[in-house]
Amino acid sequence: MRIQAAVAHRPHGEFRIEELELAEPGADEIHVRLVATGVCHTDLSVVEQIMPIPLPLVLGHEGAGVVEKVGGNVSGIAPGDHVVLTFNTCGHCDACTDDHPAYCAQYPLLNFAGGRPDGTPTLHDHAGKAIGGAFFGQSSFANHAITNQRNTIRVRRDAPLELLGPLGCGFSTGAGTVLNVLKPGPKTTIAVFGTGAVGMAAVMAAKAVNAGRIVAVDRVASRLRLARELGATDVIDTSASDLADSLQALGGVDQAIDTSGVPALIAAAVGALKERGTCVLLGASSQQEVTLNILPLISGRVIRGVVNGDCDPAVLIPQLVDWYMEGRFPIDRLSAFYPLAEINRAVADSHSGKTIKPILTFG
Ligand code: CXF
Ligand code: ZN
Repeated sequence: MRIQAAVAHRPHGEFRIEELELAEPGADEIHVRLVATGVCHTDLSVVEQIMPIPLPLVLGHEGAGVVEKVGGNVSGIAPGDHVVLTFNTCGHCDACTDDHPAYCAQYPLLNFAGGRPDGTPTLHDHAGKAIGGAFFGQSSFANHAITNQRNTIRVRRDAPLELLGPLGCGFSTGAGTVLNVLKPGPKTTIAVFGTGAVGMAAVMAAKAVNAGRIVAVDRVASRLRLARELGATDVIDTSASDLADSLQALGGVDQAIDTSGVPALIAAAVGALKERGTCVLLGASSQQEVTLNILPLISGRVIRGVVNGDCDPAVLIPQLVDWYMEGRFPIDRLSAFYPLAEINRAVADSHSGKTIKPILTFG
């Protein structure tokens, strides 16, 4: 069918809204009509070719919509269901059967191959040329998408669907890291470096599980004010105070989450860890090397990475929807809506920091 999509054609370039042809869903696939889609920094890092996936490509991996059609092998999902789209996984490898699907052995093939795993494209332009699609098994910068059983998560119908897409990536990454990996308790001091969508979700989740002390670190005062409202007990404004001194004044931290990927912040996060403390790396930037002092690490400190909050999306996404409905995970405070046609303004507002989580809507 004819669809409208935002196509990334050139590195560093703007998105262009175009009419494309979407394939019929196969036996294992689902056709979803998108209501809204979040914009994540990972989409933008493909445009910048920090993640070098070939262009032209339809990005988008935080979709929310309504199921239109399901293939013959799909079960548990039916036309009319409200769904949130997330990363795609195989369901058969050791990681998937071990309940850690974010480390699926087929992750690159199922999320970044630019088409179906068998190599067939899901998108063509009007001249019949294949356009990259199936990004995170969805390519949801479009009003319709082909998705898969395992990355299409049914959600309750009384929740505002247009707000829920980012639960498929950014918000579940921050929340899952807290809930599934770090599990802070009432005596834990947890510091979150960077108060974008992922960091704010981590702050909200830490508050939801009553972490003892929640420290938000950023260089933007307005973000830190919001972080306080969402649950931070302490804030460090790196534009106004020395980071290492401020962390020292807190007596160090048990847990740190870096969402920035900035080597100097990561070094400070690791440097602030108490013995047996853990620092989780979630973000990447263009600088990918960091220098660390080995000796303090030997005293039981841990540095590790986490993908997608190490979550089972079928469990975490409905749980976060419930928390939103109960007022415990107020993602509406972080989100701003843009019609698809204004995607380039949404991207500019994300880059400038004006909007924490832009959400594209399909009228
Ligand atoms: C991604 C980031 C790059 C590695 C896979 C998961 N998360 C989504 O934005
Ligand atoms: Zn993402």
